[in-house]
Amino acid sequence: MRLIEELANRHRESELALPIWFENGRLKLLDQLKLPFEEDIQSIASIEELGEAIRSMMIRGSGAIGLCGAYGIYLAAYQSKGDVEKIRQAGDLLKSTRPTAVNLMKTVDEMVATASSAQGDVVETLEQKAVEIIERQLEFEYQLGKYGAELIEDGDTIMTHCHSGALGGAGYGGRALSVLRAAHEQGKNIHVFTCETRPYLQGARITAYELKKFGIPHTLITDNMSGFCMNTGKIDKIVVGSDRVSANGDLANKVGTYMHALAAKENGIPFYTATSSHTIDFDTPSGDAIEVEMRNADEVTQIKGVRIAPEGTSALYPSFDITPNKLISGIITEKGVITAPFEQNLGRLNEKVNV
Ligand code: RUB
Repeated sequence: MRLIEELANRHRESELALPIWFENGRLKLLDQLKLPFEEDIQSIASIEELGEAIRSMMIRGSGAIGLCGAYGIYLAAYQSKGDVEKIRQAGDLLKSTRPTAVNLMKTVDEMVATASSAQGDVVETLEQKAVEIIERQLEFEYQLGKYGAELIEDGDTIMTHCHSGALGGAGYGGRALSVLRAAHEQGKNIHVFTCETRPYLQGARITAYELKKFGIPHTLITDNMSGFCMNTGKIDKIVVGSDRVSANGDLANKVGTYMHALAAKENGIPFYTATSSHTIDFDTPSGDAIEVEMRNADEVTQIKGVRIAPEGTSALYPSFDITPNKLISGIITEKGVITAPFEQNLGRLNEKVNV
């Protein structure tokens, strides 16, 4: 059995929820579009199919699409028997699927650079690299979960937005849910408010599914209820994930995050993002330089193919928004919790990590 298959078997025996794995020459992924009603495993036979799965959001979340970079490039190497030109083309295809989450870009670049400089067998070298990336990401989840859980007190109600969880990451809890899962596993009595997250409903469909799986008490709210809940004392803290953090600490995350952060500031509620050093983009100085993905307006005028607005209604779907660093209380990473001044303190993190 290949190293990368052994890894998946080992992970499946632990209490992990895996978004993607390699099996018998194919990639397998849990179709997130069908959650929570169906746990359907899709078989991916080519890099084109993987690109389409990312575009359609069958697999999504910045951590999980980062892993697609590792698995996808490995698949391209395996199928082409290590043809570096084909591997590069596969990298370009994957990077063109979704622009905002930096993990995908970084992971693809890391894999392609490894292929270009491989001394021995390219396929084996990339298999080892992919395993290293997957294990590293999982380790980040355990570590950032531990640091983040220190911020959570017994009895806290924590609000989260979108889905920043195991299936959006490497399987423990992704980013925000690693914090919540670790606090829960430490025996803290917590309650989570999950925003449904229009229009794709990741909060209602996937976060609620995972919170149920992990046994964490939770309440579903629609996105526009967050201000009311904060203002009436129902929420103690907010923890969200991150698709990209710029060098000055501005945060790109699922659209709606910014309005929650504004309401949190007004109501004196700590607002945290859980992330890892891999999601901090030191090449992007501030949030206004981050490309926000614009998705098809049909995704707003329809829910699962059913129209909810009159024929001909125009709609807009920026998939992410930018929360400026002044609204952020702390950035939870695998190295600890970073606070303001962010530019300076994130810079120190950069000196310590090489990812
Ligand atoms: C997912 C999303 C999540 C982030 C952050 O967007 O915005 O909140 O990925 O979570 P989409 P994490 O569903 O459009 O991919 O940091 O855990 O990835």
